[in-house]
Amino acid sequence: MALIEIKVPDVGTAEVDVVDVLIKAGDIIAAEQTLAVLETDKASMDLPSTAAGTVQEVFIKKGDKVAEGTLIATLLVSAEAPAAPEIAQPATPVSAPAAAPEPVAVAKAPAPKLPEPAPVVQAQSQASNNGKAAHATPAVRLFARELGVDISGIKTGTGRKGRILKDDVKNFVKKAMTEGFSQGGGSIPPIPAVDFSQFGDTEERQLSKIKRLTGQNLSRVWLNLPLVTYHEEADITDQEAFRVALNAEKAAGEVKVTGLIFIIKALVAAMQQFPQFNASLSPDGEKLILKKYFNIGIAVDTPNGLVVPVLRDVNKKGINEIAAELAEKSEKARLGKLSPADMQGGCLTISSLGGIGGTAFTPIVNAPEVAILGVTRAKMQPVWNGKEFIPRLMLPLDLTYDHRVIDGAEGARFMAVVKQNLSDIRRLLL
Ligand code: CAO
Repeated sequence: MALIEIKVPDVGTAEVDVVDVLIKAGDIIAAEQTLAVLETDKASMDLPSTAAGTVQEVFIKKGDKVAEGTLIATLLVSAEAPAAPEIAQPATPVSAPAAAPEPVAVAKAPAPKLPEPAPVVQAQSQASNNGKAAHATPAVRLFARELGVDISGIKTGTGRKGRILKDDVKNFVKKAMTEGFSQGGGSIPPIPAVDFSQFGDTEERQLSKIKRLTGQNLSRVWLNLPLVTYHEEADITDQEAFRVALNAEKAAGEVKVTGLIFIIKALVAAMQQFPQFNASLSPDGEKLILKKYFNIGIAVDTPNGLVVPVLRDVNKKGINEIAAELAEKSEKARLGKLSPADMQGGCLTISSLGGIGGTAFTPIVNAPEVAILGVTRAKMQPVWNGKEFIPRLMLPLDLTYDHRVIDGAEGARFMAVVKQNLSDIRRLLL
């Protein structure tokens, strides 16, 4: 057996605070085990042991100030144990303690040069604690990681200067388990609060109830569903010519048909061919509940936020009837007069931004539906027909689906049918 001294290595600064001592005389410790935690103004660092052994005496306590060379502890190590990897300073012989179980050779034990302590990783962004990084030692961070806790979710610790201790992590887990996922999703790190007034003038505006509820629902979907978005383009040149002609026949005041009505019909025809798109996953994820009715939700932009009125049994209705119903429901939506029943029972949703613009986006599924179709603005494009480029009106489509229910190939095949239906609306008669 040999007795070695462990001293503070070069910590890059004159003096550091001892914020935690993790060993006591008699402890059996492993190599690399943290002996103490030191802290400068900028960082915390763990002081690891370079050898395994039994702690004989500890020379520092919490609150001490130490510097390079300060004796931390003496360690009784096995004589066969490999020497400390690097010798930094000449050894100082120490006497064997009287209580040692066997005669201890007074070792010319080298004061081991400790590996360069790893500073605590400080978040550079305002990722937590109102712009301050979470304050914790690497050992506590490791402990938190092992429990799956994002340490930035713990606002302040009970340690000195708000340092997060192991007990704070344990309490955080206990609290999360008691409260469930109601507060910001349990172990999901919350978005930090930032005081924007430090950057300039600000004003607070209350979110509408619709916006708050939509936000909760979208977050729930985002966290629960593996979403994939597939992009497609349909040639709607012929459909558009028909639509324009149809609207020209209408008397003044009659509801005009927009391209969206054809999209609704094309989508429903594809759903009839692919029943898994007109379905919902059972809550236990074991079964698919197939629906025999075809109700389409339409996302409508209103001054108070997004609402989704549902058009019922669209498979049984004609173009003009659907156009009239959409006009009525979107007007009701904008006036805030939709009843809950108007917004229930949807099978798939369409989110059309085509009246505004865009080339593509990734809509979020309105779960428990399994897919949503996004639409952006159609535009004339040169399309190669094998001999020459011809101008065609191309409509961008984005299908986001729940990958637990829809495979990538199914999504692509489904969209190929939607595209065909839109390019040649005679197919809707089949
Ligand atoms: N490409 C080119 N032009 C388009 C188009 C497209 N994809 N979609 C609509 N248009 C045109 C229409 O033909 C119409 O042209 P005219 O004024 O010449 O008749 C104009 O844009 C306005 O259409 P519209 O938006 O009023 O009608 P619509 O049937 O296409 O859509 C509705 C109805 C209720 C879906 C829409 O008004 C709306 O609220 N859209 C926003 C939905 C939304 O916010 N989605 C986001 C959800 S995710 O946050």
